Amino acid sequence: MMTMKRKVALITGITGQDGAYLAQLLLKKNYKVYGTCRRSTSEKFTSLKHLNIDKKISYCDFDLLEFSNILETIDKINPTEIYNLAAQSFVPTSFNVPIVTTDINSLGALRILEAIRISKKNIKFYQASTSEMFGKVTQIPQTEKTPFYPRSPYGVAKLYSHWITINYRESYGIHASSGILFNHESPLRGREFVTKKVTSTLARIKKGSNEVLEVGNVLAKRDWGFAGDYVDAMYRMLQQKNPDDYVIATGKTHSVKEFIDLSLKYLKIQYKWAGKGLNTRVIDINSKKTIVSINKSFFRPAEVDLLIGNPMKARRNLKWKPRTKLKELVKIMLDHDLEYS
Ligand code: NDP
Ligand code: GDR
Repeated sequence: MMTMKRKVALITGITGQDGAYLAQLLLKKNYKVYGTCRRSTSEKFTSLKHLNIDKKISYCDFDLLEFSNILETIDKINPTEIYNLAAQSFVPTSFNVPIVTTDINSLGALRILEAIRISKKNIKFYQASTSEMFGKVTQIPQTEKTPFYPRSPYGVAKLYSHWITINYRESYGIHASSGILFNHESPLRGREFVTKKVTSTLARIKKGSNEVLEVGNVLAKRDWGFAGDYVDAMYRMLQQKNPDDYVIATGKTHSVKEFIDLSLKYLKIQYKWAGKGLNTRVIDINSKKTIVSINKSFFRPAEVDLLIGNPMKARRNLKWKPRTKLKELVKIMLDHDLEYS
């Protein structure tokens, strides 16, 4: 009887939102999963613990800023697939620490690709690219062929890693794919991102907290999907005969304001919007209190106003489609936050 060799995945950024869901998926598919981890003084495994998979993963001491540990890790664990999810992923921070962001987000991918090339091993590579590369969009909706126009050091850095992935594929025949993923959220989303900030704060307000949800540009529009659906697209890309680039999105767009509306409605808070511009706010009709207000400090030096992706290529080639609608996503996040926030 033929026995299939167990696949080995190396996930960089396993402590992040996508790392946790991808590890869960690959464990279900009987992969041996290694996750990279930077030393830290605080607890990092909350998401992996939440999914009850923290003990099923082997961890490697690893920083994308260091080349030797990447080479050594590849040499030691012999991965069949590497998913490069690690990044400085918060757009506003990229304006404050642009050089470090670029080192991690651009050169980090290059370091892995160089290590794969030098190792001469047959390793498939996934690069976590982003709709932020479209930035000030030149086409609606955005596809794999839409020209890029990034609007932050984060977006510019990710554009480099996108192109270097393509370049290593074309130059050295490496099975390297780039997933251009639009925003995807979940209960495991970092608290600084707008969806999680909205759901966690409004859940606490619903439970009696006196705080006010302070946000920035509520007119910005995003194509929001569920992270659990999106990691499946990453996996599918690496199972293809040929590597390629794919837009992963829902094909629908909503403003931050609409996301707040959906959350308030799910929480059954009676509310009204009042004021204009920086004075825009949400008032709780029963308590007469302001529960949402605008804070200028959350605006960005350059904004991405509108994103909406066309995932047809992924649908056709990967047989992938998004399963979770925004209303359902809001419910999943709020149910979680009502319990844990
Ligand atoms: P998170 O911010 O939740 O996770 C980022 C991960 O990267 C963390 O595990 C972090 O580790 C790790 N990391 C950061 N810097 C380094 C470094 N120098 N060396 C090694 N590891 C590092 O991101 P998401 O899970 O949301 O996103 C995953 C990837 O997908 C990112 O590359 C992101 O840019 C990209 N992306 C995300 C989208 C989204 O909507 N979520 C959309 C499109 C792309 P630590 O715990 O040590 O900080
Ligand atoms: P984004 O996500 O920048 O799209 O990057 P984020 O949730 O931070 O912002 C989305 C939009 O909401 C507006 N906004 C606010 N954003 C935050 N964080 N906090 C606020 O208070 C607030 N108020 C309004 C923003 O201006 C923006 O327009 C995410 C990250 O996961 C990236 O790593 C990833 O590449 C992209 O999604 C696709």
